[in-house]
Amino acid sequence: MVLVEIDEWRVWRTIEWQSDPMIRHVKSFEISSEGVEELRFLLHGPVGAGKSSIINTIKTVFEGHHYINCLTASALTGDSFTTKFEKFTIGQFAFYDVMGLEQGEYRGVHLDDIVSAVKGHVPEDYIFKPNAAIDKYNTQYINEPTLNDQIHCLVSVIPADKIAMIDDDVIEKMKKIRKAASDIGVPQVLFMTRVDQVCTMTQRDITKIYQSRKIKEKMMECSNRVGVPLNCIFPVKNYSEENKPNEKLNCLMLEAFTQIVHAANDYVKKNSKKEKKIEVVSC
Ligand SMILES: Nc1nc2c(ncn2[C@@H]2O[C@H](COP(=O)(O)OP(=O)(O)OP(=O)(O)O)[C@@H](O)[C@H]2O)c(=O)[nH]1
Ligand SMILES: [Mg+2]
Repeated sequence: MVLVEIDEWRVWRTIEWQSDPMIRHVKSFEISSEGVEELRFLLHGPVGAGKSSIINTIKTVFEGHHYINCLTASALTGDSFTTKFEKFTIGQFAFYDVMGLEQGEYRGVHLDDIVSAVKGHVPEDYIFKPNAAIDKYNTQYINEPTLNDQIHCLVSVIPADKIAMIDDDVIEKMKKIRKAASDIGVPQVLFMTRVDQVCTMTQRDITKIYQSRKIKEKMMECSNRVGVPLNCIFPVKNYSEENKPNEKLNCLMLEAFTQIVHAANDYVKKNSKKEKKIEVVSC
Protein backbone atom coordinates (compact mmCIF):
# COMPACT_ATOMS: atom_id res chain seq x y z
CA MET A 1 0.00 0.00 0.00
CA VAL A 2 1.32 3.46 -0.90
CA LEU A 3 0.83 6.11 1.75
CA VAL A 4 0.06 9.51 0.22
CA GLU A 5 1.05 12.45 2.39
CA ILE A 6 -2.00 14.48 3.38
CA ASP A 7 -0.13 17.67 2.44
CA GLU A 8 0.93 16.46 -0.96
CA TRP A 9 -0.88 18.10 -3.82
CA ARG A 10 -0.46 18.51 -7.53
CA VAL A 11 2.70 20.40 -8.57
CA TRP A 12 1.68 24.05 -8.84
CA ARG A 13 5.01 25.64 -9.79
CA THR A 14 8.05 24.12 -11.43
CA ILE A 15 11.73 24.72 -10.81
CA GLU A 16 15.00 23.21 -12.07
CA TRP A 17 16.72 21.57 -9.10
CA GLN A 18 20.22 22.15 -10.50
CA SER A 19 22.12 25.10 -9.15
CA ASP A 20 25.10 25.29 -11.54
CA PRO A 21 23.30 26.86 -14.55
CA MET A 22 21.49 29.33 -12.26
CA ILE A 23 24.71 30.36 -10.49
CA ARG A 24 26.46 30.85 -13.83
CA HIS A 25 23.56 32.98 -15.04
CA VAL A 26 23.55 35.39 -12.09
CA LYS A 27 27.34 35.57 -11.84
CA SER A 28 27.70 36.55 -15.49
CA PHE A 29 24.63 38.81 -15.50
CA GLU A 30 25.14 42.13 -17.27
CA ILE A 31 23.22 45.16 -16.04
CA SER A 32 21.33 46.76 -18.94
CA SER A 33 22.31 50.31 -18.05
CA GLU A 34 25.82 51.72 -18.42
CA GLY A 35 25.47 54.20 -15.59
CA VAL A 36 24.29 51.71 -12.99
CA GLU A 37 27.15 49.97 -11.19
CA GLU A 38 25.12 47.57 -9.10
CA LEU A 39 21.55 46.39 -8.72
CA ARG A 40 20.23 47.39 -5.33
CA PHE A 41 17.71 45.51 -3.23
CA LEU A 42 16.10 46.58 0.01
CA LEU A 43 14.72 44.01 2.41
CA HIS A 44 12.01 45.07 4.83
CA GLY A 45 9.69 43.22 7.15
CA PRO A 46 8.96 42.44 10.78
CA VAL A 47 11.60 41.76 13.42
CA GLY A 48 13.06 38.28 13.06
CA ALA A 49 11.49 37.70 9.61
CA GLY A 50 14.77 36.36 8.21
CA LYS A 51 16.04 39.43 6.32
CA SER A 52 19.67 39.08 7.42
CA SER A 53 19.46 35.32 6.90
CA ILE A 54 18.42 35.85 3.27
CA ILE A 55 21.55 37.91 2.64
CA ASN A 56 23.70 35.29 4.40
CA THR A 57 22.08 32.54 2.36
CA ILE A 58 22.57 34.31 -0.98
CA LYS A 59 26.21 35.01 -0.07
CA THR A 60 26.67 31.36 0.91
CA VAL A 61 25.21 30.23 -2.43
CA PHE A 62 27.50 32.62 -4.34
CA GLU A 63 30.69 31.87 -2.46
CA GLY A 64 30.13 28.15 -2.10
CA HIS A 65 30.89 28.10 1.60
CA HIS A 66 28.96 28.97 4.70
CA TYR A 67 28.68 32.69 5.31
CA ILE A 68 27.48 34.13 8.58
CA ASN A 69 28.78 37.67 8.61
CA CYS A 70 25.43 39.43 8.38
CA LEU A 71 24.21 39.25 11.97
CA THR A 72 21.08 37.29 12.62
CA ALA A 73 19.04 37.84 15.72
CA SER A 74 17.91 34.98 17.85
CA ALA A 75 14.38 33.95 16.88
CA LEU A 76 13.45 34.41 20.52
CA THR A 77 14.45 38.03 21.04
CA GLY A 78 11.79 40.62 20.43
CA ASP A 79 13.94 43.58 19.53
CA SER A 80 15.63 44.16 16.25
CA PHE A 81 19.34 43.61 15.79
CA THR A 82 20.02 45.74 12.72
CA THR A 83 20.21 49.51 13.19
CA LYS A 84 22.42 50.70 10.36
CA PHE A 85 21.65 51.22 6.67
CA GLU A 86 24.30 48.70 5.86
CA LYS A 87 25.18 47.47 2.41
CA PHE A 88 26.13 43.88 1.70
CA THR A 89 27.72 43.40 -1.67
CA ILE A 90 27.48 40.12 -3.50
CA GLY A 91 29.04 40.34 -6.95
CA GLN A 92 27.31 43.21 -8.73
CA PHE A 93 24.34 43.07 -6.38
CA ALA A 94 23.89 45.21 -3.27
CA PHE A 95 21.58 44.33 -0.42
CA TYR A 96 20.33 46.71 2.21
CA ASP A 97 18.93 45.21 5.34
CA VAL A 98 16.89 47.54 7.50
CA MET A 99 16.04 47.08 11.13
CA GLY A 100 12.79 45.16 11.54
CA LEU A 101 9.50 47.01 11.52
CA GLU A 102 7.95 47.02 14.94
CA GLN A 103 4.59 47.73 16.38
CA GLY A 104 4.03 51.29 17.59
CA GLU A 105 5.10 54.58 16.16
CA TYR A 106 8.48 55.03 17.78
CA ARG A 107 9.84 51.52 17.79
CA GLY A 108 11.92 49.94 15.06
CA VAL A 109 13.06 51.76 11.98
CA HIS A 110 10.99 54.80 11.09
CA LEU A 111 8.59 54.24 8.21
CA ASP A 112 9.65 57.47 6.49
CA ASP A 113 13.28 56.34 6.66
CA ILE A 114 12.52 53.26 4.59
CA VAL A 115 10.57 55.32 2.09
CA SER A 116 13.53 57.75 1.86
CA ALA A 117 15.91 54.81 1.43
CA VAL A 118 13.85 53.40 -1.45
CA LYS A 119 14.00 56.80 -3.18
CA GLY A 120 17.78 57.04 -2.66
CA HIS A 121 17.96 59.79 -0.02
CA VAL A 122 19.69 57.71 2.68
CA PRO A 123 23.49 57.33 2.56
CA GLU A 124 25.27 54.08 3.25
CA ASP A 125 25.99 53.29 6.91
CA TYR A 126 23.44 55.83 8.11
CA ILE A 127 22.37 54.97 11.65
CA PHE A 128 18.59 54.93 11.87
CA LYS A 129 17.04 56.84 14.73
CA PRO A 130 13.71 55.30 15.68
CA ASN A 131 12.21 58.61 16.83
CA ALA A 132 13.52 60.94 14.11
CA ALA A 133 13.35 60.15 10.41
CA ILE A 134 16.00 61.57 8.07
CA ASP A 135 14.87 64.68 6.19
CA LYS A 136 16.29 67.36 3.90
CA TYR A 137 17.62 69.32 6.91
CA ASN A 138 19.92 66.45 7.84
CA THR A 139 23.45 66.96 6.50
CA GLN A 140 23.65 63.28 5.48
CA TYR A 141 20.48 63.48 3.35
CA ILE A 142 21.06 62.88 -0.39
CA ASN A 143 19.12 65.71 -1.98
CA GLU A 144 19.15 64.73 -5.60
CA PRO A 145 19.53 60.97 -5.82
CA THR A 146 20.52 59.42 -9.12
CA LEU A 147 19.37 56.02 -10.39
CA ASN A 148 22.53 54.67 -8.74
CA ASP A 149 21.41 55.84 -5.28
CA GLN A 150 17.93 54.36 -5.57
CA ILE A 151 16.63 50.94 -4.65
CA HIS A 152 15.84 48.92 -7.78
CA CYS A 153 13.66 46.24 -6.21
CA LEU A 154 11.85 46.10 -2.89
CA VAL A 155 11.75 42.73 -1.15
CA SER A 156 9.14 42.26 1.58
CA VAL A 157 10.06 39.47 3.98
CA ILE A 158 7.45 37.50 5.91
CA PRO A 159 8.05 34.41 8.08
CA ALA A 160 5.62 31.67 7.04
CA ASP A 161 5.18 30.38 10.58
CA LYS A 162 4.39 33.78 12.10
CA ILE A 163 2.22 35.47 9.48
CA ALA A 164 -0.92 35.18 11.59
CA MET A 165 0.86 36.73 14.60
CA ILE A 166 2.17 39.81 12.83
CA ASP A 167 0.50 42.88 14.21
CA ASP A 168 -1.83 44.86 11.89
CA ASP A 169 0.27 47.91 12.65
CA VAL A 170 3.37 46.27 11.13
CA ILE A 171 1.39 45.11 8.08
CA GLU A 172 0.08 48.66 7.60
CA LYS A 173 3.66 49.99 7.66
CA MET A 174 4.66 47.42 5.04
CA LYS A 175 1.75 48.46 2.84
CA LYS A 176 2.74 52.13 3.09
CA ILE A 177 6.32 51.29 2.05
CA ARG A 178 5.00 49.26 -0.88
CA LYS A 179 2.74 52.13 -1.90
CA ALA A 180 5.67 54.58 -1.87
CA ALA A 181 7.71 52.18 -4.00
CA SER A 182 4.76 51.68 -6.39
CA ASP A 183 4.42 55.43 -6.81
CA ILE A 184 7.90 55.61 -8.31
CA GLY A 185 7.55 52.32 -10.19
CA VAL A 186 10.00 50.22 -8.14
CA PRO A 187 9.23 46.51 -8.61
CA GLN A 188 8.28 44.50 -5.55
CA VAL A 189 8.29 40.90 -4.48
CA LEU A 190 7.75 38.99 -1.26
CA PHE A 191 10.09 36.33 0.11
CA MET A 192 8.28 33.98 2.47
CA THR A 193 10.89 32.53 4.84
CA ARG A 194 10.91 29.71 7.41
CA VAL A 195 8.93 27.39 5.13
CA ASP A 196 10.46 24.41 6.96
CA GLN A 197 8.60 25.52 10.08
CA VAL A 198 5.13 25.16 8.55
CA CYS A 199 5.40 22.01 6.49
CA THR A 200 7.09 18.80 7.64
CA MET A 201 7.00 17.40 4.11
CA THR A 202 9.03 20.41 2.89
CA GLN A 203 11.29 20.19 5.93
CA ARG A 204 12.11 16.58 5.03
CA ASP A 205 12.41 17.17 1.29
CA ILE A 206 12.59 20.73 0.03
CA THR A 207 11.93 19.63 -3.58
CA LYS A 208 8.33 18.95 -2.50
CA ILE A 209 7.75 22.62 -1.72
CA TYR A 210 5.67 23.29 -4.84
CA GLN A 211 3.48 20.31 -4.07
CA SER A 212 2.67 21.40 -0.56
CA ARG A 213 -0.85 22.50 0.24
CA LYS A 214 0.35 24.17 3.46
CA ILE A 215 2.94 26.27 1.65
CA LYS A 216 0.36 27.37 -0.93
CA GLU A 217 -2.05 28.30 1.87
CA LYS A 218 0.63 30.34 3.64
CA MET A 219 1.47 32.11 0.38
CA MET A 220 -2.21 32.97 -0.07
CA GLU A 221 -2.30 34.29 3.50
CA CYS A 222 0.74 36.49 2.74
CA SER A 223 -0.88 37.68 -0.46
CA ASN A 224 -4.13 38.60 1.33
CA ARG A 225 -2.46 40.35 4.24
CA VAL A 226 0.32 42.25 2.49
CA GLY A 227 -1.38 42.67 -0.89
CA VAL A 228 1.34 41.13 -3.05
CA PRO A 229 0.07 39.02 -5.99
CA LEU A 230 0.70 35.29 -5.64
CA ASN A 231 3.06 35.15 -8.62
CA CYS A 232 5.36 37.67 -6.89
CA ILE A 233 5.66 35.56 -3.74
CA PHE A 234 8.65 33.23 -3.39
CA PRO A 235 8.81 30.70 -0.57
CA VAL A 236 12.43 30.27 0.55
CA LYS A 237 14.41 28.36 3.16
CA ASN A 238 17.43 30.09 4.65
CA TYR A 239 20.52 28.51 6.08
CA SER A 240 19.78 28.50 9.80
CA GLU A 241 20.86 25.37 11.66
CA GLU A 242 22.72 23.55 8.90
CA ASN A 243 26.38 24.35 8.26
CA LYS A 244 26.92 22.28 5.12
CA PRO A 245 25.97 23.43 1.62
CA ASN A 246 22.60 22.10 0.52
CA GLU A 247 22.10 21.92 -3.26
CA LYS A 248 18.30 21.95 -3.15
CA LEU A 249 18.12 24.85 -0.69
CA ASN A 250 20.51 26.75 -2.97
CA CYS A 251 18.25 26.11 -5.98
CA LEU A 252 15.16 27.45 -4.23
CA MET A 253 16.98 30.63 -3.22
CA LEU A 254 18.59 31.01 -6.65
CA GLU A 255 15.20 30.76 -8.34
CA ALA A 256 13.86 33.62 -6.21
CA PHE A 257 17.08 35.60 -6.54
CA THR A 258 17.09 35.31 -10.36
CA GLN A 259 13.57 36.77 -10.42
CA ILE A 260 14.53 39.84 -8.40
CA VAL A 261 17.68 40.37 -10.50
CA HIS A 262 15.55 40.50 -13.66
CA ALA A 263 12.93 42.75 -12.04
CA ALA A 264 15.60 45.21 -10.83
CA ASN A 265 17.33 45.14 -14.20
CA ASP A 266 14.09 45.92 -16.05
CA TYR A 267 13.59 48.88 -13.72
CA VAL A 268 17.06 50.38 -14.32
CA LYS A 269 16.77 49.76 -18.06
CA LYS A 270 13.48 51.65 -18.24
CA ASN A 271 14.61 54.51 -15.99
CA SER A 272 18.04 55.04 -17.51
CA LYS A 273 16.27 55.63 -20.86
CA LYS A 274 14.08 58.22 -19.09
CA GLU A 275 17.17 59.91 -17.52
CA LYS A 276 18.81 60.09 -20.96
CA LYS A 277 15.69 61.66 -22.50
CA ILE A 278 15.61 64.29 -19.72
CA GLU A 279 19.32 65.06 -20.33
CA VAL A 280 18.70 65.48 -24.08
CA VAL A 281 15.65 67.72 -23.49
CA SER A 282 17.51 69.93 -20.99
CA CYS A 283 20.58 70.32 -23.30
N1 LIG B 1 14.10 27.34 10.44
C1 LIG B 1 14.38 28.48 9.83
N2 LIG B 1 14.89 29.50 10.56
C2 LIG B 1 15.15 30.66 9.90
C3 LIG B 1 14.93 30.85 8.50
N3 LIG B 1 15.26 32.11 8.18
C4 LIG B 1 15.69 32.70 9.31
N4 LIG B 1 15.63 31.84 10.36
C5 LIG B 1 15.96 32.10 11.79
O1 LIG B 1 15.06 33.12 12.24
C6 LIG B 1 15.72 34.01 13.14
C7 LIG B 1 15.59 35.45 12.67
O2 LIG B 1 16.30 35.62 11.46
P1 LIG B 1 17.07 36.99 11.10
O3 LIG B 1 17.70 36.77 9.76
O4 LIG B 1 17.93 37.45 12.20
O5 LIG B 1 15.84 37.99 10.98
P2 LIG B 1 15.85 39.55 10.65
O6 LIG B 1 14.67 39.79 9.81
O7 LIG B 1 17.17 39.94 10.07
O8 LIG B 1 15.65 40.21 12.08
P3 LIG B 1 15.93 41.74 12.56
O9 LIG B 1 17.26 42.16 12.04
O10 LIG B 1 15.90 41.65 14.04
O11 LIG B 1 14.80 42.58 12.08
C8 LIG B 1 17.18 33.50 13.23
O12 LIG B 1 17.29 32.69 14.37
C9 LIG B 1 17.36 32.69 11.95
O13 LIG B 1 18.33 31.65 12.10
C10 LIG B 1 14.39 29.72 7.76
O14 LIG B 1 14.15 29.78 6.54
N5 LIG B 1 14.13 28.57 8.49
MG1 LIG C 1 18.53 41.43 10.71
